[in-house]
Amino acid sequence: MAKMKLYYSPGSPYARKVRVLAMETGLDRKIEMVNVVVSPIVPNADVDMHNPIGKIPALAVKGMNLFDSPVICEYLDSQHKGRKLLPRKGRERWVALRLQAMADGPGSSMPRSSRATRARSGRRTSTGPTGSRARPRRSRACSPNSRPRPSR
Ligand SMILES: N[C@@H](CCC(=O)N[C@@H](CS)C(=O)NCC(=O)O)C(=O)O
Repeated sequence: MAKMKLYYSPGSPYARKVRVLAMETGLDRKIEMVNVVVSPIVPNADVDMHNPIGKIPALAVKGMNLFDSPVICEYLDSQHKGRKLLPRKGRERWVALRLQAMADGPGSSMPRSSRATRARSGRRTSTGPTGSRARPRRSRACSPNSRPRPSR
């Protein structure tokens, strides 16, 4: 079977969620990990080829491009015979989906189009301590060097 390809960035919480699921289910051995740089203002042609919205994670599999981490997680969870991380039904399913929504929380911010528009126009999108013109707001959770916060 041809390897699946996952377009990801180490700092992306969405991609991290997919990678954790892949590791927990043993599917990581079947996935080629493609580390990419994405930004709302500088398009990445490679990523755009696999996701018209230009975001990661994106999974190329069997001639199909899957994107949006919940979709990719559901797909991968359907591709192994072990214990399901996203149970198909019952209370366990809703608890798992709720947990997934919580994992997505830190990365969510304003839509790509408005972030890009603000970035291009140079409009301030957040106020820094000096009051100087801030760089376009980007979710810290998505920045390339971010790491998950230690649990309290
Ligand atoms: N709902 C999407 C969100 C993905 C997302 O926002 N990814 C960020 C990286 S953390 C991204 O690709 N940003 C690039 C951009 O906004 O152009 C998912 O769950 O996969």
